[in-house]
Amino acid sequence: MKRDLLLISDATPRMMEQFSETFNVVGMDQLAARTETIEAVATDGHLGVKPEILNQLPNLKVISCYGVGYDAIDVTDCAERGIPVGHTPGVLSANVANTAIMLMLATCHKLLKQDAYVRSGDWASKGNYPLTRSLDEKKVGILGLGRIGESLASKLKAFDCPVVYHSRNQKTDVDYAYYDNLTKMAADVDYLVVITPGGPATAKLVNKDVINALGPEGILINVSRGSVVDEEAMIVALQDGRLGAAGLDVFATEPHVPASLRALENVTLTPHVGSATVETRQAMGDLVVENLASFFATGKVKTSVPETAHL
Ligand code: NAP
Ligand code: 8YV
Repeated sequence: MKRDLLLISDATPRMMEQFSETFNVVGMDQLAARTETIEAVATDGHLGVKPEILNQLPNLKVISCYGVGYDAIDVTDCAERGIPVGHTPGVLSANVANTAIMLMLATCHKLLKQDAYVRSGDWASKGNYPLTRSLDEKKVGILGLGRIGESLASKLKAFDCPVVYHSRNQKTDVDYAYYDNLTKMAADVDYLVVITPGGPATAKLVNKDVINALGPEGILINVSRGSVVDEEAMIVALQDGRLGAAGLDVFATEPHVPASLRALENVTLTPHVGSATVETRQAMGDLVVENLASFFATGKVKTSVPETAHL
């Protein structure tokens, strides 16, 4: 007999096909009638599993998250309930690093303004576009040198960018210079790339002081979570020139982006697409399915979040 799987987020056709082989897939519209029989949940990094849903599922045994970030799931609560949570580390790192580099290049070369310059006919009427700044050899500070941060650092070698980093712990297996103080690092770099997890521990880590330290020539790139940057402080700094420019894939209240941010010319904005390619989403989807299969075959998910790894 197939078990009931509650699907909270979207899933690709390939995921749906794989889910259907072993589960009855229950949509959120059917939740009320199936609360007693749901044994597994599939969700994503945005929607997570809200406590009011968790509280309705007395027989829930496992959660599988389509994303590496799991700040939308209360994993401490899950650990207390004995529910392992799987996520998708590693398989998306290269793609998110590419997104960061895309935002760095688009921001320093003013890609969107140049594109508009050609489309509007301004090139013919006004002449050549003003010179922009190069990424080559610029100093990059990575906030959060984890799986994605390390992939980014390695890709930045192709641009001859010196890389430094800040995190809570200094790494012993890398040569990049470590800063134990984020504001000091921001003052020393051309680019600050934010790639920590979200959640309370990192909320507004990039505050007014960090933004001021990055300065009028500095470029802020955020591919982590909107919560890690003080969005209001960032917008004011971008408006009054205390911060040079920003490339942002994530926002404080997605999918809503403040009109004041959307109006700025010195920002490049993408709609949280760090991992959103066919190849990477396929690898993530396969891991979501594998985590569920592994749990029901062995009692363990393949790639658990650290907080439930002991279960
Ligand atoms: P990871 O391997 O766990 O790396 C996280 C890094 O952040 C570690 O170096 C960690 O080092 C550092 N960190 C954690 N808390 C910190 C704090 N309070 N202050 C300073 N540094 C801190 O995770 P990952 O796989 O690289 O993923 C990182 C995040 O990227 C995810 O959690 C998710 O939010 C985001 N993400 C976004 C997208 C997108 O589409 N834009 C896609 C995938 C992931 P220490 O523990 O030493 O501090
Ligand atoms: C996804 C992400 O967009 O992995 C993450 O943490 O933010 C992204 O890969 C998200 O999980 C929704 O699918």
